Amino acid sequence: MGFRKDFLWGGAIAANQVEGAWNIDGKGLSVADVATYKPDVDVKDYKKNVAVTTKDIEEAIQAGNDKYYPKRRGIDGYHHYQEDIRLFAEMGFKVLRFSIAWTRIFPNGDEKEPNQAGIAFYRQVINELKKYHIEPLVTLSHYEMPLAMATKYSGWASKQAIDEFVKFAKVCFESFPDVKYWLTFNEIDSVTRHPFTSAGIIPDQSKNLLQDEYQALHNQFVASAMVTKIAHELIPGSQIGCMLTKLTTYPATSKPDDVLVALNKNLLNYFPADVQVKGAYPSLVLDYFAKNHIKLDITDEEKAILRENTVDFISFSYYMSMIAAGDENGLEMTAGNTVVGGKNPYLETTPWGWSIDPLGLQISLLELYDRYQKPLFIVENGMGTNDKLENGKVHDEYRINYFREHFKAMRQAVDAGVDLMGYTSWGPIDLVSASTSQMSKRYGFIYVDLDDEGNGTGKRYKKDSFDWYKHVIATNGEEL
Ligand code: BGP
Repeated sequence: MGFRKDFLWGGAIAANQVEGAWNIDGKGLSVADVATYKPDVDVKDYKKNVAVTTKDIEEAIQAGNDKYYPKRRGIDGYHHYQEDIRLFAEMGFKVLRFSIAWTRIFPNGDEKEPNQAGIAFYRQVINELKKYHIEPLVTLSHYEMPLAMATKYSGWASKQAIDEFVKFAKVCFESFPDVKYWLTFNEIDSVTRHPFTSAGIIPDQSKNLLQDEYQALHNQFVASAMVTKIAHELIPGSQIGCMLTKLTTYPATSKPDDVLVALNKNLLNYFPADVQVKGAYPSLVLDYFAKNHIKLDITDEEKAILRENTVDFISFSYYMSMIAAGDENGLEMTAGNTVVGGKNPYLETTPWGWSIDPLGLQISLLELYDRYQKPLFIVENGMGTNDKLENGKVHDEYRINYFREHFKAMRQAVDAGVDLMGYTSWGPIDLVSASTSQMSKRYGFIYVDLDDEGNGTGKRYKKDSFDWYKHVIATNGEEL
């Protein structure tokens, strides 16, 4: 059967990891702009890498430069977007997923009028994409909340964030009615893993973190449903998706205890999709809330909004699978950047501790499609690892192998009947890592000559995988 004729092959980036230009043309500070690079922290120690305190934020505000804040400089995509899009077009991209930085449009979130320079920038980016017939797939919120909203009212833990976000999204829909595909929140479930970057919650200011995290998640669900409605009204034919981190968890053994623990982890991982696709909280999650003394402020009006405005498709990131056991002490633990779990003895890991599991992608696609019967879109996947630039070349056979195996798995799922709309690899051009703020964790088909400290020419080089992916796209995934 093979991939759809109109399959959307491409890549995915986010403003805060690419653009740089953190204080140019009226942009305000976002939560990403205060994330520091911590050279002394083990790259696998996720918790320490993403920890942000009130003191860190104060220091960051005073810093006024980008020295320890690599996301402030990104790969200077703000000034290189034409060159970068030309390279994506050369690979034959049908789609580019990128985010609109909220702080370019509303620098502090709560201004009455949008910043016209921010709108003008994204207009140019979209025009450039259209020139090459590349569909924009826009993420409205990708770890980029205005910092002022985090410091003023605890970000998404407050319902005020809903109004400000709706205002921002409306400006985006009105300014870019030629964009058909939109995602509301990147990895919406990540609020409980990194509350600051995901939702603007400053942990040392929260009296009840778990409660705040789930309230923030709820507020995002409501905002997502509201803007889905507005997009449908303002842009007829638009398609709005939710975006999840797909964390497929296997039981460590066939012991029923292990199976039960793994099942519960999977159900918790599904719940944001349940709310956004089915329009209601699943009863099992309500039970989890009760057991953990989480009391959410959910109004009847909000329940109706969720029920009436479900998403058109489901998008997700897939990097790794997990294992779980009833007695986790019996496991050799491993730490990925986004999660910590048992080490699967059957799988290799990247130097950053992320398991490499192509079959896990096939399993995820089959599970998601069986559960929701909605079109699926893989909007992040890839191998973050070290690359070596030698004489202008990067021989990244390991990356090609990684993608080949994942594409085979996708193909198997598609042949089994899964409706897959498209695939955007994460970081088609090297960019700053979300979790560790490193440049050396590279995902791209295009190498960018910058190191963790920001030294380098910033020049772009095609890796071996560039031509390989180009051929995959040209043959619509027939020749891998
Ligand atoms: C996802 C984020 C991306 C991206 C990716 C890889 O969680 O949505 O922004 O960065 O993970 O993670 P990292 O950059 O930490 O390797």
